[in-house]
Amino acid sequence: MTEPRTSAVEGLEDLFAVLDRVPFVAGVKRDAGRLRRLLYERRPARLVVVGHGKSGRSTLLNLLMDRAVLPTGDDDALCDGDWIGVDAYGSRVSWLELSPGTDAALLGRAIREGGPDAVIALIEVEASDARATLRLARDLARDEGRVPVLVVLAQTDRVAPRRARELSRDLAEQATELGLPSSRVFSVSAPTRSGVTVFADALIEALPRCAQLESARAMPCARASRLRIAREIVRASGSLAVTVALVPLPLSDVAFLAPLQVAMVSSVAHLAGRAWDRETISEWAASVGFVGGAGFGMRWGAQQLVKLVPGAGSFISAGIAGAGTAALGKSAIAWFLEREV
Ligand SMILES: Nc1nc2c(ncn2[C@@H]2O[C@H](COP(=O)(O)OP(=O)(O)OP(=O)(O)O)[C@@H](O)[C@H]2O)c(=O)[nH]1
Ligand SMILES: [Mg+2]
Repeated sequence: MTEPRTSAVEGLEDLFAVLDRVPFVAGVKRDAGRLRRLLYERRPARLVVVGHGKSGRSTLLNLLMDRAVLPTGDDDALCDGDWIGVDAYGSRVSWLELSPGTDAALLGRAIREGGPDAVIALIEVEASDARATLRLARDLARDEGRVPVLVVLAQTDRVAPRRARELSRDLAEQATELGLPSSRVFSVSAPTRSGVTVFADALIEALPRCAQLESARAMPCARASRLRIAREIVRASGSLAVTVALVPLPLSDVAFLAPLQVAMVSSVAHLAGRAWDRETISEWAASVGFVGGAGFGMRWGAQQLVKLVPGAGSFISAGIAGAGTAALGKSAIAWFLEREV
């Protein structure tokens, strides 16, 4: 299931339809495929977290999203075995908490409702038995095909650093013995937030492409992932734009470039957690005039800025194709992502 289209991505539909019919070289097909999965087929990640009750599962999601999106501690526990669709101001994740003791029928139902993109095995430092958690995570991942499993040692602040390192090593050994695909262990502590960024970036990298963009938006600490994905979008958009200049297409350059560039810049803004509205657009466009205007050989006036609104006509003159697209993308990255503190 894909997401409802935003207007910025709508124009891409025609673009992809045309690309499907044109006999392009493999590289272009690859760029188009990448963009399609990242932007057009994007959806929130479906994450399953396996761990004993009160091990810190909901806390982990709150840390990743940098917001109290789920109740923790003595608040009402979330029902084992129910998917929760989290949407916090456009930051979206589907989350399912399971414990090793989850009833098999419930488990089957939950997985039938939506296969996970990744399984997190979460073991709290004072847990007496990690095996049951690791085994369930492994079995879920196996049943679903090649789903990545990430092992987390939680609440590391509750033991001495040395003890945490020992526990992490033990856990890695157990994961290997049980045949888990990766035996890397991520140590995380809520009060200090230590390990959260490293884990968030590893998690996003392990997800299928179609779930990466929404996840990077939802997890503000994953700055490396945001930059990586944004650069990938800009690279792919730039090389597609070059193709437009070289290959005769059953579309005019402007009809092709406009949706591509709007989708590219709006996706970078989206990655940074911004809404693609008039305020965001004007702010960025002003930065282009200031920072990169010379590179484009043009300055945009207020009237031209209005044209940046998705669907409102020509975004940029046809003369600016590949290099212009790449420069626009880089300026969007600089403005929306590299400026973040
Ligand atoms: N010291 C410390 N406490 C933590 C940490 N992570 C979670 N906790 C506490 O552990 C308790 C349980 O955390 P939750 O996130 O609710 O755990 P859960 O696995 O979702 O629990 P239920 O869904 O209610 O079964 C809460 O009181 C948290 O504040 C941590 O890293 N360090
Ligand atoms: Mg919980």
